[in-house]
Amino acid sequence: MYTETPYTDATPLLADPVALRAQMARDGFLFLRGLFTRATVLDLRRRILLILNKYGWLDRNADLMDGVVDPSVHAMVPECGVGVTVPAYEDVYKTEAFHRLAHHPAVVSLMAKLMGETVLIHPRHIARMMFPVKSTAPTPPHQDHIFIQGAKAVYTCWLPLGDCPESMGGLQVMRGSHTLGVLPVRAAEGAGGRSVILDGLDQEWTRGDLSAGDVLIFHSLTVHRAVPNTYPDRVRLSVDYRYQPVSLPVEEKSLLPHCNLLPWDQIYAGWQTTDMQYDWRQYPLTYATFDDALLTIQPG
Ligand SMILES: O=C(O)CCC(=O)C(=O)O
Repeated sequence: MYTETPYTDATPLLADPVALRAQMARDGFLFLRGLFTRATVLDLRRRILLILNKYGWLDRNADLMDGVVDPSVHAMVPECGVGVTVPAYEDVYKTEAFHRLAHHPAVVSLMAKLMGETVLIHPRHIARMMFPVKSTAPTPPHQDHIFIQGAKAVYTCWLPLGDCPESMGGLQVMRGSHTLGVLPVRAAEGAGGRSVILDGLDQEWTRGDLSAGDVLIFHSLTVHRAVPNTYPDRVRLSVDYRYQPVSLPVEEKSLLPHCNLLPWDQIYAGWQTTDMQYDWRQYPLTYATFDDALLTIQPG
């Protein structure tokens, strides 16, 4: 059976960690309205839009914050499933505010409630600048675990950097899918290049419009997918931040910059603060090795 339901706000559960954990255990995700202030999220939006503008991909006659696309973007060749070229992504990665949001007490304290222990913040954050261009297919249905590996109890915090009606390329989550184990995958267009095989399974997709400050939190086995950005001329900006209990094994690539970008010392070079730098080194971590077999593509 295939059904669709709207997101319902889990904010009241923040005062009740037992209920918060119970909802995550049942559904595999939480939707929280206004976890961050609008101003915090829009500040990062503005910084990223300034970078896109520097590369000439935004309409300079429009309001920067609207993220209106310049037609030249159709000639750009995006890399790493993030919607822009590596040099532009490096500029985003050097932006301290992009990392600062992942360390925001609102999300770290939520993760601590979920995990009941100290939270390891994976530094391998992801930003996506999804232009409405042919070369950028929406992210297919997938489980993060096969890409992240290490512990299964890794949680993603996904949020749009700005108001994001679903039709601007929102994210949908399949309720309860974290209980299905690691699902096989077939080849697909879009980030990751793989889609989980859902044939014959009951699917309940939760969906809705998100505003700046709203977040989705989901388990690494929870199936989720992006829908197409149908705005002809607007870029969809979003970030993915990942967290796990510090006591569980981590796969070492989770401690490297996404997409093998610059080494950390070059990323940190222009920062005003040092407290987030090499944050993970304060913990006695244990490590898991990456299992390539989880990425195996089934024929057909
Ligand atoms: O933002 C997107 O398009 C996809 C995000 C996502 O699914 C992920 O990074 O796991």
